[in-house]
Amino acid sequence: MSLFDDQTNIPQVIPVKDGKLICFNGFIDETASAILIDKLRKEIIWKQETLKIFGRQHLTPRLTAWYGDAGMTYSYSGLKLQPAEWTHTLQEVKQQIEQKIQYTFNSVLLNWYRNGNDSMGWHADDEKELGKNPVIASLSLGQSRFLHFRRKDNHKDSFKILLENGSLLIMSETLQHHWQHALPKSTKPMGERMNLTFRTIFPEKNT
Ligand SMILES: O=C(O)CCC(=O)C(=O)O
Repeated sequence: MSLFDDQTNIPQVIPVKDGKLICFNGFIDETASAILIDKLRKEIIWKQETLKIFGRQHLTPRLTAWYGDAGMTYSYSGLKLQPAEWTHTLQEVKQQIEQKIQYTFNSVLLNWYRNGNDSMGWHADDEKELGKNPVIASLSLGQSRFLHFRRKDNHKDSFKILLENGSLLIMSETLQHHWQHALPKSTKPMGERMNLTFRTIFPEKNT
């Protein structure tokens, strides 16, 4: 049986100036999400990378993994990630998302936030190998967490959206030119959350 048998959900357009944000709540249901988390916990080679920020080494406050087609190298925050080979599970998820939004991806960045102490700092997914206007499909599993957005040229212009278990958020058009996003720590007790961001790498832009 597929993890994605019941895809009756309707997209919600999140109003944003400059760029496009669409969310499919309930893209997968709670049972399928729990099965997927369990598979990913076991199958994925999770790492805690070290980032260099202002000359100092920091462990990323979450676990990460990079999977994709051969050659789809991704560089961010001083890291150069070589893709691991697609697992069957990741391929199935990729196919379902591609069918849903009629767009093709060749890689996925996985994030595992083990509890409310794990987080992601402010950034835009604007590396040159993602192309001019990246389309990024972000699947959330487990604990609901807020994703915060702020304009690059005016940090006071900000908003947040709750990413619920099983939701699929699509970021596209000029969003990454104008907005940064972050997933801050939470002081409330939080369960684990996994996030899969499917991306398209253009390796020729990586030179
Ligand atoms: O966990 C999330 O929803 C955010 C992930 C993210 O910002 C990224 O992978 O670039």
